[in-house]
Amino acid sequence: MSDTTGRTALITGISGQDGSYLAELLLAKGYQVHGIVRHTSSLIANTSRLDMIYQDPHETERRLFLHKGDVTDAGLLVNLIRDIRPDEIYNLAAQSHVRVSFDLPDYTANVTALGAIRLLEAVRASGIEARIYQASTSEMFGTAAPPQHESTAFHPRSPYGVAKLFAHWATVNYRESYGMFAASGIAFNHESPRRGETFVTRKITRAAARIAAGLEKKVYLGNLDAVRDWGYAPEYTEAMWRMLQHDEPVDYVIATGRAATVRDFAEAAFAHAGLDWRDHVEHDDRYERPAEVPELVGDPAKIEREIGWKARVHWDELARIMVDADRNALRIGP
Ligand code: NAP
Ligand code: G4F
Repeated sequence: MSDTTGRTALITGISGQDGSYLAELLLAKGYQVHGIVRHTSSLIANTSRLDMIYQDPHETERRLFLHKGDVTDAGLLVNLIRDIRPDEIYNLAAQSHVRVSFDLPDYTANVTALGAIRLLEAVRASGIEARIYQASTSEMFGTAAPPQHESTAFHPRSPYGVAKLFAHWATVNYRESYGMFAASGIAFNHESPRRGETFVTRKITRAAARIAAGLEKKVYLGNLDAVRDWGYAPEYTEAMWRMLQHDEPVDYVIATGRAATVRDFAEAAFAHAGLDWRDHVEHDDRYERPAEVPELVGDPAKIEREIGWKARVHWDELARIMVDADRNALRIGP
């Protein structure tokens, strides 16, 4: 791989699970890293995942820069890109919760779909030759039969999936129309101890830890039959970076190729905490979706072959990693 020291990257969604791991990776490679962070009424609320790498703005040698902004603000994006002149841009910003997208479809489309095209247009307007990574998703496949690969037909099943499909095709279209180096990573579910607490894996591992500590007795879940191909988030951010180091802008499925049901994940997580999941998991209709994506299992052959990226952590080890982290956090306290 080429020398990356002195390169500049811009990450939208830097405060999220993937954004925080990607920022760490790029800083370790010598990049100057800029991230867009949303305005909140509280100073620290949405930057807790960046605590480990935060640098005081008064430090002269710092390489991490956080900019207040939002992907719903087109002018901000143009100005920021003109000022920073990034070599690489990672568009990770999204309203990324599938269930929430049914309640907030308009908002989800504005951020997740239009945010992407605003960013592409901002790069075009600035005249800068930045390489762009778009965070596409297996949710775009919806009901398509597994294993899903780059040529599988899309059939999204949620406002989020529809919004991401717009962003995906916008990325392809800007590449084909303007010759931009814009590539989509069609990532299957990836998790970590930094996963938001309302996604099912973290909801389960956090509950298992709290129940084992005697703090709670039950956790309420929706569809236990859904099958997901769960991988480990830090490995997926490595794939994103590798895609932008490739000779050509190419779209890739990023997946482990192995999958399990939500029930399997709950069983493994609770067992690792010394518990029987059947004693603690209850059903609640509230967590069912108007339309479900039944089975996502990715075929990562293309990225393994062309980029040399291969998932190492699979869902059962992931469950153990996340339970251990949630149990340790309880020992240390908030
Ligand atoms: P995440 O934890 O939900 O992070 C989303 C990020 O987007 C957060 O930093 C969030 O800021 C930011 N954001 C939301 N609305 C924004 C707006 N209007 N303007 C600017 N920033 C905004 O998601 P993730 O798991 O890290 O995923 C990263 C990306 O990959 C997302 O686009 C997601 O849809 C996509 N993806 C994820 C997976 C997965 O399994 N994790 C799989 C496929 C694709 P706050 O911190 O302020 O909320
Ligand atoms: O953890 P989830 O909410 O993830 P989902 O819907 O697969 O979406 C995640 O992965 C996508 C990639 O395919 C990303 F694009 C997206 O941004 C997000 O990161 O739900 C996983 C499965 C679903 O089938 C859901 O119906 O778990 C089922 N589930 C069962 N009970 C539940 C629950 N999901 C949640 N969030 N909460 C439950 O109580």
